[in-house]
Amino acid sequence: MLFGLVFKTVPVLHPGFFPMPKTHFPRVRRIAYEGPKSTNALAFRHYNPDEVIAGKTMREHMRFSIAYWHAFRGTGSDPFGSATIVRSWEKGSDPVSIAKTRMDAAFEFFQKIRAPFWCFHDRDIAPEGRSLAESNKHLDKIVAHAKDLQKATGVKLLWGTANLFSNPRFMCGAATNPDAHVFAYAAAQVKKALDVTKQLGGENYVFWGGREGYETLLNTHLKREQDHLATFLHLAVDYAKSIGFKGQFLIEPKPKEPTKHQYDFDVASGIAFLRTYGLEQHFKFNIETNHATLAGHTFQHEIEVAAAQGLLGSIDANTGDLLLGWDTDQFNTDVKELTLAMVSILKAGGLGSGGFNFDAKLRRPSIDPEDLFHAHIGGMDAYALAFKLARQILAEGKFERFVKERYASFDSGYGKDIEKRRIGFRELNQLVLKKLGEPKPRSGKQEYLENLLNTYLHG
Ligand code: XUL
Ligand code: CO
Repeated sequence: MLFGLVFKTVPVLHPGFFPMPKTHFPRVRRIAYEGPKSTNALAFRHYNPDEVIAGKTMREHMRFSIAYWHAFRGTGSDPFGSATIVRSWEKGSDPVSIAKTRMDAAFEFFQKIRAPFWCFHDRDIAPEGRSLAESNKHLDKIVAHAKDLQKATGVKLLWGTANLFSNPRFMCGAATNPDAHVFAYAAAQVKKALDVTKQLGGENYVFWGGREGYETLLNTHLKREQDHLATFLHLAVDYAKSIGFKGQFLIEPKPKEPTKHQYDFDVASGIAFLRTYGLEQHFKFNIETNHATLAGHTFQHEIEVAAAQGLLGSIDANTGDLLLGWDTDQFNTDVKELTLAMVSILKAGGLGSGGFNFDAKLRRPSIDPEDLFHAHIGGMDAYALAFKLARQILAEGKFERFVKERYASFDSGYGKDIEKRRIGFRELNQLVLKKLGEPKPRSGKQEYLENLLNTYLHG
């Protein structure tokens, strides 16, 4: 009995858990799953990492990831004011040792929030030096530290990427810069980013367009810039092959911001770009909710367009503010939007080596370390609930049956002949004139379907 009691008080730890020497979040314990009725704000209500569904744990289904740049480099600063978020570990004069302590705090957070993955840009984790060689040296030191922390905690790298947009040298783009010198510098930086992503076992590598776009055609050769971008991506593929990096390459479309016209506008234009330049077998898409809405699409639309071509790779999980025209990178708690997205993701067979990366930041006044937990708990719970609702929707199959029936005229007869391209305009003309006559309109039943969707969301 006593043994039983003692045993119950021992926390169940993730395999490979190794206690951190010093706690950076003393007021927060490892977040536990307490079920939908829990009123504990620092507990999961829907995300139970150990719950097994269809032979896999929720941890494996969701593959949640923390974005280093927001969670550990975000300061709340905006164009109107300086940092509001000041963390206790951001102290000292040596930027490399601050970077190490920051990373200790980050891995403590990853463990406490129970995220199995993280993502980073090279310059998020290590300070930029006075030369590329010095930057690489800093990066090596921090990557060695990250490797130790990954080993000690079991947290893995979902993807790495290079920051090719913050430094002034990239003000006119990186791969699309009019100066070949900048192209070369960007190539050298991505080479190193690929090396370290491989070293850390990264499962993917992301290219977000950064400043790959333009402000005015008065100074821009659009076609040459697009050609250069494609060359850059081909060179990255070649280099990855040469070092044996097996991770999936991902393109992350965004229509604007920072440049007025970004070349990777949305998934559809991304597909055209990849196909035009023979890159489609090497890349998939990392779809970001806020980027989708900036492009005038829904999140679900972008997922469906990628999935239709077998190019759905990963998700940058966030949301925008529909009243604002820029990338606000907020945590998404809209269960309806996420359920629809999840239906499309599950129908597509999931994300493979991808995951749900919280590319989302705290609002400027959310300055407490606990806010980082509330934010991620909200996002993780909303996604987990959406996952479960989507599974229920698909298991019952009501929408799928409706859609199947709506297109049934293409399943046989002349409809099937159209799909198989066995019939031409002449035959169709004869059919209409001699046999079919006027089509009978059928309701699309949108309102009926919206109400049906609400029965899953609200009972
Ligand atoms: C920018 C954005 C990036 C990428 C990685 O809007 O989403 O953080 O996800 O470079
Ligand atoms: Co992103």
